[in-house]
Formats: sequence, C-alpha cells, structure tokens
Amino acid sequence: ISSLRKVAEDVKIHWEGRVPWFPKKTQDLDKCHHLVTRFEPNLNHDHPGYADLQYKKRRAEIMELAVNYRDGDPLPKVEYTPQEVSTWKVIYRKLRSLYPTYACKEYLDAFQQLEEYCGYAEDHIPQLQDVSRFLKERTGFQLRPAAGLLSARDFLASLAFRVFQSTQYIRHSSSPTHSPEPDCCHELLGHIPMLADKEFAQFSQDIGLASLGSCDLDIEKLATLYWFTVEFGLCKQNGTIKAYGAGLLSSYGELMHALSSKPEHKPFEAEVAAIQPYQDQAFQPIYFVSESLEDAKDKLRKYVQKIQRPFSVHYDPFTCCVNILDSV
Ligand code: TIH
Ligand code: FE2
Repeated sequence: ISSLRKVAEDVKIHWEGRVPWFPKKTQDLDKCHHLVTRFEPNLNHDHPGYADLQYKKRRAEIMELAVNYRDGDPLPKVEYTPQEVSTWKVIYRKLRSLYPTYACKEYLDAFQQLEEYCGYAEDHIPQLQDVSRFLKERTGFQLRPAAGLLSARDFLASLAFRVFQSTQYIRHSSSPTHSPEPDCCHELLGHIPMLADKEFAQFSQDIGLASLGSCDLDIEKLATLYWFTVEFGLCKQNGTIKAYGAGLLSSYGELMHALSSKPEHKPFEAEVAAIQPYQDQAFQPIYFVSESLEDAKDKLRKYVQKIQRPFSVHYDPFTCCVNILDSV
C-alpha cells in the first residue's frame, strides 16, 4: 500500500507542476480576476465613452467595488443615476418588445419570473444582490462582481462553481444598441434569464469544469465554444430559429441581425464551433444553430469528455469544492 501511495504521489507531483493553477473552492475565485483591457474606455479610442470624463470616473467608481470584493461579502449595491436608468429603459423597452418573437422558450419563462419576483422593470436596474438570490433558488448559480471583461481562464473557472462573474457598470448612453464589452444590460438581460434554467445552468457548469487546469489551447477552444453557444447561440424551437445567446438577447441591433438573412447559419457541431474564428468588435458574420438546447448540451458533453487532462475533476455540491482524482 505504501508503495502504491508513493506512485500516486509521484504522479501528482508529476502533473501539479505542469498544470496551470486553478481554483478548488469558491474562495479561490478571489484570485480569478484578471482583466482583458482592450475594450476599456480609458484605453480604447473607439469606445463611445472615450472622451467622456464623467463616464470614465463613474466606471472607475463601480470597478472599485469589484476590486475590493471578497468571497462571502454581500454583493455591492449601486445607486444608478437617472441618466443610467434612462439608458437601461431605452434598451429594456426595445428588447422586451422583441423577445416574444426572437427569444427561446426557456428565456421567456425566466424573464417573466424575473419581472414578477425580481424587480425587472423598465425604470429599475436590478441589483446583483437580488438577482443572485433569485438564481440561487432556481439553479444554485450565484453572482460575483467583476471589474470588467475577464480573461477566459478566470471567467470559465468560476462557472465550474456555479458562480457567474458579472459587471455592474452600464454602457455609454450614446450607443445603446450594441456594446463590444459586457455591461450590466448584457449580464441582466442576456445571461441571467438563461442561468435560471436548470439545463442551461448545467451546460454552463460543464464548460467551467472542463476548463479547470486545461492548457491554453484547450481554454481557447472552450472560450470559442462558449462564444458560439452561451453568447451567440441560436436553436430551433417548433420549426423556427430562436436566440438563446446572451450577446444577442442584450443587443437589439445584433438580435435582429442574427435572425435576418444577412449572416451565415451553420448547424452546431462542437468540434467545428470550437475552432471557428470570431468577431468581437461588431456583429457576427456566422452563427451556429443547434437542433435544440438539449442537443447543444449533449454535443458539448461529448466534446469535453475528449479533452485530455492528467486528472479528472468532480464538483461536490455539498462543500462547493472540486475534488481532484488522478487519472492513472
Ligand atoms: N454585444 C453585447 C451587447 O451589446 O449587449 C455584449 C457582449 C456580448 C459578448 C461579449 S460583450
Ligand atoms: Fe457575456
């Protein structure tokens, strides 16, 4: 037995040094906060808020809340200004009128509940605190504030724990129809309703678990798969094509573009979507359509099972930790 244990230890030492660090419990997510800054208003000349000092000051203020946040803290509350609420209102009104025609059934069910129980309304920007409580009851997902666009590795890792890292600032009032970076409209109107669906929550956690300790190339493929499903996915329902991707459901410009005859629609295959180059500045030229949400989930499962790692991970919902098993 002791020599067997020795072998097991050797194997572990063998891979631990070579595998990128990854979180094992929700507290470890305090270290998963690396930002991608290419869309930020301070650094990007094309950002609609680039010349708006007041906007940039406000962004820094809200960003600070996320930077100071630690696991277990209450989610920070933001008092949105009348101008911010009016940006939200423009977006909310327009999108709400499009959802019955363009959004998938799961989205519509959750959206209705959010309006009924969670303060979703055109003149109120919901607080992360309230939304997190709602999600926790439905699917066990919870929110954590994010300062901006996160690295794919950090963002995907949090999904393994059913934690969704969410921005809290709002896009600039001059471009409500589309934003190349996430903002609270994107999180609240795009992601949250889908995360309230059990199957979709499992789909999201599956991508997250597959990402833990994966090599950079596999992270890139998983992030691309995430992009073409969770962000920009389309699916068939009762013979018509509907949107389930958050990037579509939060942008009325892109929602109508995606379901018009302009872009290319390809049948969803995980191996193909994982390596399809994508556009992150403007509307997508290509979308993947799955036969159903369940079909997307099954295909993703099969895909992630093939990713090679020297260990396997198992999520324990009682402790909210991942257990690591050596695959020898
Ligand atoms: N383009 C989306 C919107 O306008 O709401 C936001 C994002 C989707 C994907 C990344 S950022
Ligand atoms: Fe997103």
